[in-house]
Amino acid sequence: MAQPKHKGDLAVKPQIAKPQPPALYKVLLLNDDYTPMEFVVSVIERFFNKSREQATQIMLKVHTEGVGVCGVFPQEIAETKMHHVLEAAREAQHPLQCTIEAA
Ligand code: TYC
Repeated sequence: MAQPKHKGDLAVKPQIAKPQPPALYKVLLLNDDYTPMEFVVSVIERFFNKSREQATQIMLKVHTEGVGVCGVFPQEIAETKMHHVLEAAREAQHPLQCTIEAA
């Protein structure tokens, strides 16, 4: 431990923050009644580097439970992936929704 700094007569601990690991965020897909299952599977494969089998499992979880996790990433990466999913959905004119949530 470094020497305490003195402020007036009070010894205070050095105010040095330890480096923190990056905060992690889940990227979630939400179910809807219109987006084709095949489109959802292809999005999960493409943006989350999942196999067709893994992507199908995630899609079916979202379809049956309403929401599912595609992956967990540092905040900026999670936000970028969410934007890529939303852009692909908008281009294809599907209402697929994607959001992020603190892990
Ligand atoms: N519920 C959709 C259907 O029956 C499929 C679907 C799955 C849509 C996952 C969105 O995030 C989703 N065609």
